[in-house]
Formats: sequence, C-alpha cells, structure tokens
Amino acid sequence: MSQHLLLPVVILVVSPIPGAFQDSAASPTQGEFEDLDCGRPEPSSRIVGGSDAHPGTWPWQVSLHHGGGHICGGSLIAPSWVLSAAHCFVTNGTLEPAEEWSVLLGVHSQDGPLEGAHERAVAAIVMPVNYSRAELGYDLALLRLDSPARLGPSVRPVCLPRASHLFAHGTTCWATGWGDVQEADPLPLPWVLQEVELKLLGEAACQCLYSRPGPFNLTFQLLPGMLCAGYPEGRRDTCQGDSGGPLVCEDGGRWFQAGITSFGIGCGRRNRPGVFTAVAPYESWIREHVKGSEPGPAFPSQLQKPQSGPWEPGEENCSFAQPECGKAPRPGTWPWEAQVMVPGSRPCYGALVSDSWVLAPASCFLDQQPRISDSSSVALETWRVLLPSRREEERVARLVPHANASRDSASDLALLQLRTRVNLTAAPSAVCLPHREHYFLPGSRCRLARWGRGESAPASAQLEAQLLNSWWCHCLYGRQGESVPPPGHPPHWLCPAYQEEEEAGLCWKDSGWSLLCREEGTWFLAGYRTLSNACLPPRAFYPLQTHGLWISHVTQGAYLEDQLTWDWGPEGEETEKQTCPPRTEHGACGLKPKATAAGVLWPWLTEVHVTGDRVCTGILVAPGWVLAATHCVLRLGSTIVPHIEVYLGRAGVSTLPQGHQVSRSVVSIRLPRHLGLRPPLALLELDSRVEPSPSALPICLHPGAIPPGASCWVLGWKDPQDRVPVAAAVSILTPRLCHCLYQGILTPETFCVLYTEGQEDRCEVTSAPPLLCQTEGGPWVLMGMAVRGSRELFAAVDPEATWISQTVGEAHFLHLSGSPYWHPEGSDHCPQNLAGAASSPKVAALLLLLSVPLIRG
Ligand code: 4AZ
Repeated sequence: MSQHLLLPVVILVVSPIPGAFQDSAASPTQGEFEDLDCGRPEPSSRIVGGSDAHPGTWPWQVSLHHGGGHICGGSLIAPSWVLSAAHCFVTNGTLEPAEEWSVLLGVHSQDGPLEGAHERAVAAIVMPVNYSRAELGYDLALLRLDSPARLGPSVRPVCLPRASHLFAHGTTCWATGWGDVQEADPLPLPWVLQEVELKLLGEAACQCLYSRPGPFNLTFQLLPGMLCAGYPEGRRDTCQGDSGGPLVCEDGGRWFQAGITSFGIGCGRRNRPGVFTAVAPYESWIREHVKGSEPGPAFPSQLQKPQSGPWEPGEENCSFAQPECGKAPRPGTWPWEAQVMVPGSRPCYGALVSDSWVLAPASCFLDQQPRISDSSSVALETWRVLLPSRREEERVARLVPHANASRDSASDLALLQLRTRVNLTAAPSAVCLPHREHYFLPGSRCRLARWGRGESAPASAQLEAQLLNSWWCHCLYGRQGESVPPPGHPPHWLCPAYQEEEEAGLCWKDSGWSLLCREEGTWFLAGYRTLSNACLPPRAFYPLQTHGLWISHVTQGAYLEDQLTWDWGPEGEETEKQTCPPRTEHGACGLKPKATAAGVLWPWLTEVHVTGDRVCTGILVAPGWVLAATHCVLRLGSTIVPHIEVYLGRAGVSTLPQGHQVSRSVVSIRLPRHLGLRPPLALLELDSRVEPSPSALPICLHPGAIPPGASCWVLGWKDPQDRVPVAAAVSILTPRLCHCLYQGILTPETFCVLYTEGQEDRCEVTSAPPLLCQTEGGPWVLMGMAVRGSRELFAAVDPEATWISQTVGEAHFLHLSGSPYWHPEGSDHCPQNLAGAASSPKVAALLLLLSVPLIRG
C-alpha cells in the first residue's frame, strides 16, 4: 500500500473521536479488565533490516487477508477486536466491505500449513470520521471479529496505553510484520514474521528530519497523534505490508502498543524514519467503540514513568545523518574502485557498493564463463578483487549477473560478492547508488571513471563533465517518439558534456566508462556504458537508477541514497512542454538555440577563420562538415587554398578562444561543378567529426520552399571583431517581387529578404551570414547564405541539395511540406517603379504587404 496514493475519502463506517488527544480524565481503573491478561508472550520464546521472529514472541500480531493474500498487519487487543491502520481498508476513497477481509491469528510463517493458526471473518470495520489519508493522521481502524479469537500460547492480546502513558524518546521498541524487506522487495519465502528494533524519536527530532525536502521536494508536517520510530541513518524500518501492525514497547514486564505502522517516505532511508499512529491519544475512542464487549481491551497503567516528557525538544538534537558512502576527498582517486582479476584476462574495473559487493560490467566475465549463471563454478576460486588501500586481495564468493546481461547492453551489470566483508573506512569505501526517482540536476558536476576491461587503463580518469539537461539528452540520444521522462522518473539516458580538449591522453580502448556525479560532496554512481570501441568516452550513459531494485535485492546492503540536492528549478516543467524536433536518419538537427548565462548558444553557428584576417560565418551541416559562402573562404582569382580553422560553441561575449568549446581544422574545400559563374556555396570538410552537443549540433536542411508558417532570420554578428551572435528578423519576398526589385543583378534562385523594421543593421554582412527559418516549435532549417556584399540577397541552398547530399552523406535533409518557391507565378509584369527601389522605406512597406503571406518577420 503506497502512502502516496491515498486520496481524501468518503468513509462508510465512521465514528467521531470523543476526546482524542486529551488526556482522558475518565480512565477506568485497571480492575475493569482484570480478566484479560495482555502484553505477555509465552515465556521462552520484515520489516527492513529485521530478522525472523521466534514463534510465539509476538502473539498479538495478526495478518489481514483480502483477495486471498496478506495486505496488512494488525494487533489483537481483545478476543473480538483487532487494531489496524485505516489506510489498509480504503481504496480510491472507498472502504472495502468488511466481509471481504479475514484475520489470521497465531501465524508465524505464512507459507504452507498454518499450524496453530486460526482465521476469523471480520464483522465490522470502524474508523475515525476524520480519516482521509495516512499523511493527515487518524490512520487507525478497529476490526470486530465475527467470533472471538481462541486465546492460547500463540494468540494473546497486547496491552493498550492509556492516554496519559508516556513513551519517552530514545526508548527501544519493536515493530513486527510480513511487509517488504526493502522498498518494492517482498519478504522471501517462507514468509516468516519479521521483527525489528526501533528507537522512538521525539516529535521535534522527527519533525526536523521530515522538514528537510525529500524526494519530489517533499516535506512533511508531523501531526498530533503521530509518532516516529527508527534511526536517522535509516536501514531499519517498517515497509509496505507492515502497515496496521503494532509497534510495541515493554514496561514492567508487559508489552504496550505505542504505535500502528502507518507510512513513511520510502523504507529504511536515511533521515526518513517510519511514521506510526500513536495509540495512547486514542484511548477514549477505542473504549467508546469496543464498549460492551466482554472482555474488552486492557489499558494497564504505566509502571515506569519516564523521567522527562517526550515532548521536550530541547533534549533532542536535530542532526541529519550523512551518507555513509560516496566520499572521495580527491576526485579521481576513487576509494570504491575495484579491480577484478580473472586469470588470463585484463583486470576489470568496477565499484564497491557495500562492504561485500562489487558492481562491474557482466561483459567482463561473460566470455570467461560460458555458464555464467552457475555461481558455484570452481573458476571463482581463482578470481581476486583488489581494493584501494588493501594489500590483501579479496576472494570472490559469488557472481550474480543481471538476468538480461548478455542480451541487452543497458543491463551489462554483474554483482560479485566478496568472501569476507571489508571494513569500510576512508578507503576502501562504497560509492552511493541512486534510487529510481533520483533526478540528477542539469549542470551537475560529474566525472568519468574507468569501467570494465580495456586495453590500457589510464592511471586515473580525471575527465570532468557536466550533465546536459534531460531534454537535450533525450533529443540527441533518445529514441524517436519517446517522451522525455520528467524529473522523478528514471531517464533513458544521462548525458555528460565534457570538454573535448580534455580527452587527449585518455584513450581507454575497447572498454567502458562509468559516470560519477557529485551532490553536496557525495559521489553517486549515476551511469555506465561499456562497449565503446573508440577510445573516446561515450556521450550518453545508461542510468544506474533503473537497476537499484535489483542491486538492493541481491546485496541487501548496497548504499542506495536519497537525492541530496533538491533545487530542481524550472527544468521539470520546461522539459515536459518541449518537444524534440523531428529526426532525420542521421539524428537530431536544427535544435533550438539555448539561452545560457553568457548569451544565446546557436549550436550550428560556426566561426570560419581563414588564414590572415578574415572570419566568415559557417553553418554546421553534419558532424564533419561546415557550409560557408564561397566568396568568403576563397579569394576571387586566387588558387591558394587557405588554412582554415572552424570554431563552434560560442555563447556570447566571452573572449577568444575560451568562448569556444570545439575547434577543428578544415582539410578540404569542396565546390559544386558550375558552368560559368562561380558557385556561391562551399562545403568545408573538417579533420574530425564533432560530437553532437548543445554547443555543436548540425542544422537541418530543407530543399525548396520556405516551410509554411516559418519565421526567418538572418543570423550573424553585430561586429566582426567580437562576434557576439545576433539574429535579425526578416520576411522573404516572393520570387516575382524579388525579381522585379533586383532585375538584372539577380542570379537565379536567390532569396530576397526584407528586414523587420529596426532590424536592418543588426548584423554586419562581410562575413556572409546565413538565412535560417524556423517553424513554430520546430527545427531550424538553413535556407541560404548571403551573396557577396549584400544584406538582402541570399544564395539558396536548394539548388545545391543534390550536391550537398552526395558530398555529405550525413547532411540532415528535412522534407517539410511547403509550396514550391521557384514556381513561375502568373504575370511577368513588375509593379511600376519597383526596380532598384528595395531600400526605400515606402517601397519596403508596400513590399511587406505583397510578400509571402505565411511568413512572419
Ligand atoms: C506502506 O506503504 C508503508 N517506512 C509502511 C511503512 C513505511 C512506508 C510505507 C515506513 O504501507
């Protein structure tokens, strides 16, 4: 039962709570219930982090069944009455009918024949009228059995506390149940009742822990009638399926029920103790509802009054438990780095995830062991694990490959259990692992570390990286049609952006990389990727968080940690609203420019530095190709091929060369074959490809028509010296108007643009700026490059489409629908007085009216 899913309800059988939370002055004396002994198990004799209970230790524990299975726990408080949690009986706001429930008493193991156990039907369920959902309190229910339980050694009632009973904080109490042993990890067969010792936390300490934002930025207000038990460091707790079960504390040889398991944030998490319904405040409500039952519940008086009240906050300190994993004082020397040595092959790098488990790629071992699933294999005898600061090598007891390891590289993981637990100190220590809902913030500081088996391991991988936002990552590497997972949902990929320059010397061939990301000084193993056959690290990593459950299930002790930084910013909402541009067979192109603190980053805008003094505008059309205006890169009449460098990824006013993230040399200049006139467009071949990233991403090309509804822009620099990118909005004239205006000087297939008022001289023209158009929310497409010396005329890309696609196999051509631009239009006559008048403002106004109606400036 999840605490998140409970909604406000209309309750069918409800009851007001007279005097709840008041110390009941009208407590009857103990004598009233003389005939019912309580809270005493037969002398002799999960809960997360618990252990098997001995049969008969907790004889009041009952199991509530619905639909043939265990749903919740409960406690026997009188022969005909069971106490449990209200949220067990409410689904989608409605109370499940009493007759659908049964109560199992005296059960120890729920597997096989229930020896000594018996079952009772439920005659009525009573719950407080104020109950709506567990987090709002009043999470208790009374179940009247259709006939009294048979009391015996394994079936006895627990004592109930009076309203005045004080359970001092720091007292150790016990919770019991058949619930999950970890989040989403059910109790394994034979389903033996689990017990766990929990410390009562005072109200102030508990509130302090829950006031710190948790997953989904959740904080939680502890309400009267609730109590907390557990440990700041987590690990021992109740969990789903334990709800309704008792939290009992001993006093004077009797066990009193202090609480009812109600809810929590996850199970066993650090700083997230379990929340229980406090029973004492409900003394009079319980009495009221069991009135007339003989015998009723027993409320013995408290024998040992605690010295101080539990509500004295001064005595509790509000200190948060820090993670016990992920501490690396010197990034790069990872105290969890484990080298698994298998005779006859290179060492395999993995990470220590607990005191006895190492996580590593399964592919390291798959080819070693044809029958890898046979973990009893003798070969393990010869395997060794080397951990930092340990002279002795560790022996391997067990190898547990992921079930899909050999089929799917996203599951290329295996866990190795060490024969003996290691003492976790500064080194070796364990890395932290993320929960499923972990949201690594965009811009998180990460590092790449070696992972798996490679040809030559770099001494220590120091490659720094920053996470791209999930939208970018998804658009670049996700599968088409997949939606971007919002924060709180596991991502399909994690994309670290790293400086290419730093790659030098980091060749780690035929191996993998892990992605470590830091939050508040704590390192998480965020992602991994094997099978990179190049020596460059990958750009997209598989997120580890989808495997948390498998890892915690196998290891029962890996350090799964809550997220530590919570400032999600507006990223979440933005991601949901954005849609990726269509993708061509070569990947994403034409993604929107990104606003950064430094300015707008136009990912396809390239500075083309030609030997000497010239800098031209270029446009990245594929990972290894830039398109530029011929006149800008080749001097007229000159046969000397200049040396050309291209730079990508300049966000704004930063000075050269730091403002660029990527640079490449041009190895060849290609021109289309043209008869007569010199071709206007040139393709520059780069010495190596640029990897797609927000600072280097190809533009989309679009043959022919202007896409319908597009806005068009001339993108250039205000000043050829500082080259801060600017965009000027333009309208595109119809071919006829264009022809009329520029009669005689026009080469065929040239676009004429009209600048939106006031934008005329936003960008300078000597660098031959490009003409780009964008459809609403869609990709940016390149339409043309400026004709020499002109601000208004642009040589169209369209006529060269075939040549471009033949030269650049990976150019991204989009086939958006649009009316063909080059079709001859009706009349050949030009409006009078237009020729050569394009620059007059009056004519400009007229032109605007006549220009292509779909185009907005
Ligand atoms: C549940 O879902 C539940 N860790 C019960 C207890 C806790 C969390 C969840 C406390 O029933």
